[in-house]
Parts: sequence; structure tokens; C-alpha cells
Amino acid sequence: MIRREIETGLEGFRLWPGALSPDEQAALRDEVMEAVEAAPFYRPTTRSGRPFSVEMSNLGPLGWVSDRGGYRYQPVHPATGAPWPPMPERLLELWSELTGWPEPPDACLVNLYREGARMGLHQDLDEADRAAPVLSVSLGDTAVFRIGAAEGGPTRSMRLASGDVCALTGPARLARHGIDRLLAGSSNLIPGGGRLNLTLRRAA
Ligand code: MD6
Ligand code: FE
Repeated sequence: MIRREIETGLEGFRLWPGALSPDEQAALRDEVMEAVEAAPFYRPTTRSGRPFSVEMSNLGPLGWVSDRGGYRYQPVHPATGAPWPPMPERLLELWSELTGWPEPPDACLVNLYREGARMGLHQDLDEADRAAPVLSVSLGDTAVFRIGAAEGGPTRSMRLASGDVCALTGPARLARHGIDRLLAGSSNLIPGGGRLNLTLRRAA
């Protein structure tokens, strides 16, 4: 599979449209859905107790969680207390192929967007090494993604479709970004509809 990178106009924001073929998307969906059977999707809350509209789980040694205690990475599922399931090998390969980062990711946040879910503008700041990239894989319904410089100023809107892979690296590592909305029904990859987003990180 050839992964073609396009120019995004934002230095360090890397984008590979259609990086995963339809077969690869289906295989990854199956592996992730099977893995999270042992780590069911749940709805985290903000520090003030407000639930996210996105449902979350994690794969790998560490997982990102949020509750009244704040944001952090931890080795176990907050509801079951069990370790997060292992990260699929094909995600480790994709990380190494696209980012070239010398160490493997130790956390994969799995976001499940059902119709109407969104994610507010944020920066990924909870990782110990903020020099390491964050790699993001989109599966299912197309998302309207918003991104702007870390320092503030204007943001741009672009679409992330099923099979697209993007990364926040270097000068864009701390870019502000979020998901405004889904184009519901644009894909039928996810049973029940919606979108899966996988973000691979170096958390520790
Ligand atoms: C999403 N993505 O696509 C949310 N974070 O559903 C992110 O929050 C994100 O796309 C870091 C790097 C790339 C991302
Ligand atoms: Fe993020």
C-alpha cells in the first residue's frame, strides 16, 4: 500500500489521505472492536463532572482517562480495573512507517463518535514527551476537523474521511484541534454507524 502525503499548509501537520485501503480499514475495525470487548467504551467526564459526547477506550500499556481527578494516563480501565488490551501490531507498524519515531507508541486512545458526538478544540498536553508525534487514524463517517496554531489565531476546517491518517508533529505538535461534527451516514464501516478515531501516542 502506497501512502501518499499531501501538503496541509500548516507546518508539522501531516496528512495521508486514504492511507488505509478499504480492506485495511475493515481489518483494523475488526481488530479494534474485538480488542475493546475486554475494555468497553465508556463516557469519561470533565473535571466538573460533565460527560463527553464521545465514548472512549484505550489500547496499549497506558490509556488516557478523564474524570473529577483531571486528565491523565493510567495502565487500567477506570470501570473494570483491568489492564488495557494490547495495541494491534498493524498500528505499531503504521506508526513506525509514517512517523519514523524511534520508540513505539505506548498509548492508543480509541474514540467512538456516534451521531451527534463532537470534540471541543483542545491541545494534546498530557504526554510526558511533547516532542514525540501523535498519529491519528480515522475510520467510518467523515469528520469535520478543525485545526489552528498552538498560539491561537484563526483555525481551518478540513474533512477526515475513513482511512485517512494524520499526525501532529514538530511545530504543529501542540496545535489546537477538535471535531465539529460528523457527516452521518457517509460511511457504513462502523456497525451501528459513526466514527472511530485512534490516536497513537508516547504517553510516558
Ligand atoms: C479525532 N483527534 O479525530 C480527534 N489529537 O476524533 C484528536 O484529538 C487528535 O486527530 C492529536 C493528534 C491528532 C488528532
Ligand atoms: Fe487531540
